[in-house]
Amino acid sequence: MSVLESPSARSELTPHPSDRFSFGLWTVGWTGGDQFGVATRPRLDAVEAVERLSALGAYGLTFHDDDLFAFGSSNDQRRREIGRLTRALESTGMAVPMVTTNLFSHPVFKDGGFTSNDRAVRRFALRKVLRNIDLAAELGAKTFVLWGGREGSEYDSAKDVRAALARYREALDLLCDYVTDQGVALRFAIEPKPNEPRGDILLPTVGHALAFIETLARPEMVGVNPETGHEQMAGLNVLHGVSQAMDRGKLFHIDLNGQRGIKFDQDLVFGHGDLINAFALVDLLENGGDAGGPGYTGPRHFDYKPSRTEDAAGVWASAAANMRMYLLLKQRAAAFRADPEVADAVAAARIAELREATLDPGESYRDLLADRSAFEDFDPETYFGAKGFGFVRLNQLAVEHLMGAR
Ligand code: GLT
Ligand code: MN
Ligand code: MN
Repeated sequence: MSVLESPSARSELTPHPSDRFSFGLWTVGWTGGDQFGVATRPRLDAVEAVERLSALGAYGLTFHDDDLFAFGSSNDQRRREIGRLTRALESTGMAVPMVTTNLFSHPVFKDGGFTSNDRAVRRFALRKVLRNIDLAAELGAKTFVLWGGREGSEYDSAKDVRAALARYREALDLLCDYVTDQGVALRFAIEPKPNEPRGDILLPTVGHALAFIETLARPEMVGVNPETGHEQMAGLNVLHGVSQAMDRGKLFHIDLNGQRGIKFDQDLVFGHGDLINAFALVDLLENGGDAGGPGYTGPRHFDYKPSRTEDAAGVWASAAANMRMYLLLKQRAAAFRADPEVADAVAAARIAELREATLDPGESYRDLLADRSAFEDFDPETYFGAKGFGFVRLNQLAVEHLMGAR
């Protein structure tokens, strides 16, 4: 009997609320309209989304204001939809761990929300976000994502980027003041993306966002929401961005999906893009903590789009596929970590040695300068043709575990 058929493995692969899987309403709710074609599926009701996702084993639903009620809805219309959603959440036990605001669909945001050249639009955008923060607090969300898809430019002559960053900062500082004054336990997570829909988007990568956060008045309230595919669209290794966010305690949330190389934002099922990178990412999230435990304990949020080719059954099959991919990768990562040959290869690759400080405790540059073994007596030539690290052997073991070959 293969590992995948044993009863314990079966339950490991069944999504459970304790896995903390969540989905955006805009993901399963995407009707398939794109730049070149109209919708291929009907609108999905939020109540059905909650019920179906809950039945599949997810624990949370996230949404933009405009996913739940149309832009410009009256207070009565808003309250009606919020009431329907709240009742569905109560009857299923589903949570709303994260809320976000749509500052990109309506024509008013064609040049951005917080960074539009039009000051009136910036003030309107802030009011729209503040209103949605009240809703996030009401629903008990812990994270408020800010994806600035329209904050950017196509033409270098048309945007003063330094001024745009100052306005972005002004907006974030105001939002942090508001949340602090309201006494709500809500943190902000900036979601980077290099381009699309704007030709170039501000804060395009995790690294740019981390540097920007340090310039805020209340940096402790703001982290990042890296999306697998967005870093990969920039040709970057998402593992590096996520690791750097962890290093600064800034991994507040994460968007998992699949992307195949540098092209338009594909939002494929998690693992259906760069599978080897997805394996390493799950290994980091599950086993990359300081003590070898989880490196991240927040929601595993899937931000994918059921492909335009799929019908309603395909929507739910693809939602389930995200969770199954995660659990399979988690299982494969656990097997990888438990394999004695992997432990041997890890030791040969001297992975742990990088965790040792380069200087001894109390040692200064003066001591280093006095240490002849570090330089005068050190022989770099012994590295020529010898002292390999065996990284390829270790990676081969990783890929074999990923393939179920070990
Ligand atoms: C939009 C975007 C996603 C963001 C969403 C949050 S909106 O669908 O493509 O990556 O996470 O605003
Ligand atoms: Mn995306
Ligand atoms: Mn996203």
